[in-house]
Amino acid sequence: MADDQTDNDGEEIGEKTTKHRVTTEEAGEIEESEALHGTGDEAREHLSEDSKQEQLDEVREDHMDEYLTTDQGVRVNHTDDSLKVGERGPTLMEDFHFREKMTQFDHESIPERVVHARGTGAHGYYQPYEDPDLGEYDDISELTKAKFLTNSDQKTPVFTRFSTVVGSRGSSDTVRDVRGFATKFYTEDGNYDLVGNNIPIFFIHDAIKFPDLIHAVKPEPDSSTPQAATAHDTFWDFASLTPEITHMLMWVLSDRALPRAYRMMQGFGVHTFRFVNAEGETRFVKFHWLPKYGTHSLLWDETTKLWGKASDFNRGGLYNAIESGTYPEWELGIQIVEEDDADQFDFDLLDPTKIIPEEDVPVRRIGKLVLNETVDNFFAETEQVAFHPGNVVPGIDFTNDPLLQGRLFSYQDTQLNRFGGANWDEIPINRPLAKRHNNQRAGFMRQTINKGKTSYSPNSLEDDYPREATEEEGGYVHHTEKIEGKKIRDRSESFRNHFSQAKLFWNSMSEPEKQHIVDATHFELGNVESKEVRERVVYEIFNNVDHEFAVRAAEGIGVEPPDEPGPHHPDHDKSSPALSQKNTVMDTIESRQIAVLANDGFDDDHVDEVTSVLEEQGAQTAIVSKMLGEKTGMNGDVLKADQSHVMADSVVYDAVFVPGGNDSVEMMKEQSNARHFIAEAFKHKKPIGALGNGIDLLETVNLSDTDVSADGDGLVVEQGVVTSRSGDDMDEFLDAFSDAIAEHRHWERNASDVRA
Ligand code: HDE
Repeated sequence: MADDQTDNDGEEIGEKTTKHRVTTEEAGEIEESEALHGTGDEAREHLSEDSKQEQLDEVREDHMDEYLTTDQGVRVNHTDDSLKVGERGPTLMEDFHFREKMTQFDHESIPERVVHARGTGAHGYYQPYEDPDLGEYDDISELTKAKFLTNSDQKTPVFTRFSTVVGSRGSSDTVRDVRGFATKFYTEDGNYDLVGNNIPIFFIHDAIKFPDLIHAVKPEPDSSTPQAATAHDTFWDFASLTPEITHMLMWVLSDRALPRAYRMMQGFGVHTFRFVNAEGETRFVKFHWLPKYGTHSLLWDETTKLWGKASDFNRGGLYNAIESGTYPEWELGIQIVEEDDADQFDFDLLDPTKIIPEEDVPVRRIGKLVLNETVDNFFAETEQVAFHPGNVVPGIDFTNDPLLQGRLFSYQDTQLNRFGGANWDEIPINRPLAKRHNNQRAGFMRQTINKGKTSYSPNSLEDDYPREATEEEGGYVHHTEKIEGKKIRDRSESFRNHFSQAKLFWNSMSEPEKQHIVDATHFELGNVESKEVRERVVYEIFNNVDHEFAVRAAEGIGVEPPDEPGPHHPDHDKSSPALSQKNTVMDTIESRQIAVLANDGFDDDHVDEVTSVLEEQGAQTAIVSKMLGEKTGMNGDVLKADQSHVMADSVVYDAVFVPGGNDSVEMMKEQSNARHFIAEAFKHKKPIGALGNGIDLLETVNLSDTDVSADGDGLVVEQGVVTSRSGDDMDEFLDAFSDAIAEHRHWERNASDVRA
């Protein structure tokens, strides 16, 4: 409909329309009335990093120093007993306080999201790079007219929500799953939602398959098990019959599905979108979020223990990082493809099961996202935030990716279910900072009081206000695309290559990463009762990716390994280094959690020096002891234990440090929990540091039976175990320990003989 409506001068050009439109003769009047009504750009100038917080301040409420009241504002003088006839008699209907309190409670819950129910969110800002040294800066105004992406003077407020997909609202954080990464930008031109995931592709081609996929992966309808897991018959049955899922299976079986923290995972817009510049030229774009702290993962063994010890591990991690001032940060990256180059790939850009390898189209870093403010109220903000990929602003447009097209319907629709009405956009967390005026004025829970007589367009009684904006005035104009075709229910031939990029992914993995994928198949398919399904997955999916992979998978799940590669297996040895986590950022220890095992009699100097240096570098340390309470060092320093062994295992930490101190170490040598702590950290290939006779605790896990030796008086660094018995070379020790922590895991370590 766009073309024939208005041109840039706002002149009346469409003959078909009967609407009263703004003509050039009326321009003078409009200028005058804009000044009165504020529709001009001057009304948008005041947006800053704090704008959203200021808007939310208007509805924030603090109950300190206030009386308890009813919802009607009547002060309550007794809330612990209901109004009765006599002390032992029935409750009276007239007890308005009881009725209101109970009714509110009965209606406290809203439906959880049908997918992505479990999540957590935070506020922050996005800012385009102003300094080329901060990133591979280009002035991208030639690519897009989206102001929030091009005006480097402006910090645009954002709200980001991370989530798992499958589990219900109370499920564990560390399950094997895709993670949602949805960001709402409160831009001067209206809200823009980038509703992405931490995996750059998806399971299916077409939105019409989404209900099938989700029904297959959710708990099975008869037993309602398992919760938050793909390891069951219906998911793998569906997968075995849906070859387009293959590439995504490789990602979901990999460590990507077990992120160490939300701040340590990538994000992707997944679909190919379209950038539109001021001249109306368009290009294809893929969005990437690149985490400052690198892309790191948990080990499967850790995740299962975290389900019990810290089921809010990722939620708590985000909250604590922000509260401690270690703000999670990502760079926004874009891959641009000129329209004319769209056919140069051996896949279709509209196919959401494909990546554009970064080696073919490099990722340009154009700005950063910083999350620096936790929510005040989880329900009001995180639960009620409502994303929609259809929320776009001028400069960003859609493509015909059939998955994206279907999402454009689903998100609006699902919010109606969650909120029970259409006015969810008025809830403070969803309300844009850009002014809103339209003729939608009613519905459940309407908050705004619209003045005036007219709520229709065109109108002459109120000068056709609120009036349409021309493109130059910021009106959103859809990209004009010529489409011709037959109405068909079919799929493009160009979508039919299911295995090539799955093989690219497999080829790109380091050996430990490959082993984790194989281990994951053993757990996932091991839990599938139907042998037929297990066989179909191995023979028709895995064996068409890579023969060696199929054999290794088959061996663990009671399926006869295939003799030869599958008929569709791609015969290429291409790899993409960007896909391996081995090549991620490993030069910072910022935001890492380090356990310090200490009891009464610890070496004060060791603890003081190591914790202060690690914290200066942005890590956080925690004293873990047998019991909570104060611990006194050998020189009289007093520390408070942050955690006891009963509360926290090594799985909660990234690294462990054991200071010297005779009494402290001797006590731990006798404690199975302390020995277990070291053994498990060792098994999980985590960095371990020890000074003085702290090394003796390491010896209890039989380091000598492994390839690692802590022998020697001075600094010994072996496979991420950093020790110094003399402790004289403190600076070198700290450098080496810090490097080992930055590396995150020490894959070269053979921990198989260590029993944790
Ligand atoms: Fe979603 N998705 N999705 N999805 N999705 C929802 O919307 C849907 C898809 C994603 O933190 C729902 O508000 C369909 C891809 C995130 O609130 C629902 C299809 C990607 C979130 C929905 C997809 C996503 C959702 C449920 C296939 C990555 C959480 C609640 C066509 C690019 C947002 C809601 C939050 C949530 C539908 C596929 C990301 C039902 C139909 C691909 C991050 O509308």
